[in-house]
Amino acid sequence: MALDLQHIRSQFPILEEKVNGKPLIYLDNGATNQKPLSVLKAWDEYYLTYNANVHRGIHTLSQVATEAMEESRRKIQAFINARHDYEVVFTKGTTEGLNLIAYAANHLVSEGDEVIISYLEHHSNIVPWQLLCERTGAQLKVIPMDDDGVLNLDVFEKLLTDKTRIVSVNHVSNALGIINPVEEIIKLTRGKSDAMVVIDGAQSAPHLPVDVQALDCDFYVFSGHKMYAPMGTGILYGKESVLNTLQPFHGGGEMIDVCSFEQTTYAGLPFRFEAGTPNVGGNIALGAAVDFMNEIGRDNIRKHEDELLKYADKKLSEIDGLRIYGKNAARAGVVSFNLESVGIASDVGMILDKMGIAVRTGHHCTQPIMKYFDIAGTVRASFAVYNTFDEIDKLVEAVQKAQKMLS
Ligand code: C6P
Repeated sequence: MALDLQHIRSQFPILEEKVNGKPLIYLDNGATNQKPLSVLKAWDEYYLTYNANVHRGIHTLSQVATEAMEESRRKIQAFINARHDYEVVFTKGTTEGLNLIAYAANHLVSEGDEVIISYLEHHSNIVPWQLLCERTGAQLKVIPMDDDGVLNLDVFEKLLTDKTRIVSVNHVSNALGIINPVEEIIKLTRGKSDAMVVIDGAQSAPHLPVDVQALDCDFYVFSGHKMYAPMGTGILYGKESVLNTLQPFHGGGEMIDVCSFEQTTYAGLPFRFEAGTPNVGGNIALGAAVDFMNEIGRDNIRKHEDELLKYADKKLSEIDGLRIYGKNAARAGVVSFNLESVGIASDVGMILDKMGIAVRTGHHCTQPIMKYFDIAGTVRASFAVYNTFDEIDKLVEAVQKAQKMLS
């Protein structure tokens, strides 16, 4: 079934804006995507009609707000097929989720242990593990990739030992859009070690259906703002049995059972990991974003974005001297490229911006990938459900113009 793109786009008033006098073509969805009216309405309704703190008051507004936020938690539980709603922890984004795990698992990692990540990681899935290794004396190992950006699972299998405590990889690479074989990575891990498997789903949750039980991962973290929800929202899914082995991350209100000067005991899941006042409006609006995606259908979103990606690959490949990184690998939502004759990706990005086209340029917080390809950065176009084939035609025309101007 073809999507009713006109109807979908009508829910994003920002897409009617002009930038530099030209109609906005928003292709920076990997950084953050736009928010539909239903999400903005959920946010507004909370602040206009029932703004109150949650889990704290017996007064009516507090109860209404608490129920709305907990309903949102249940929507997210269904969205990722978690077994229990209390396995869904609200965070402020993927970065916080990954740092939470790395700190809360500190006591489970000792000198000589190993943490495995991949070459394709965002800095958010590198630095927290480096810090953990510095604190504990563990060693960081990296799954290598080939020139297509495909991870070498033979090497990964060899890296896995009885010293491996944590394996943390992304589901989809933000820099190249490559879909990593997380199913296989999890199976191999289970076969050779009792390590915890963490999946960074920042770039998969917006594009691919996610089933954490079928995957059998221990953690799955993602950001709300990349899936049509407000900034400052995110989710940490953790398997109950594994969450229960972690120490608290932040101490404060909400996360205690009994607090005294002598000793404090902690609340059950998920509240043990939700210290302080949460982003109630944002978390409720995240539930509305899940509704938005479900109404369109996640398979339909995926199909449309796949078609956009194939079309963009084909059209961009017709430009002489344009290289797409990771072109031969399975990808979702991203095309990352450079013009050979143009040294600096940001020069292309600036020209596209003058034509109303928003893309991201630079290293995309993945400096190791850039080092691998010996480049400073790429031009990255990343898609959402509201993008059109016509917008891709305009992107291609603009890249051709930039090539002429800069060569
Ligand atoms: N990538 C991009 O333009 P936060 O900032 O916490 O919402 O997400 C961090 C993060 C972690 N992992 C991956 C795979 C990501 O893509 C991101 C965010 C954005 O690619 C901003 S750098």
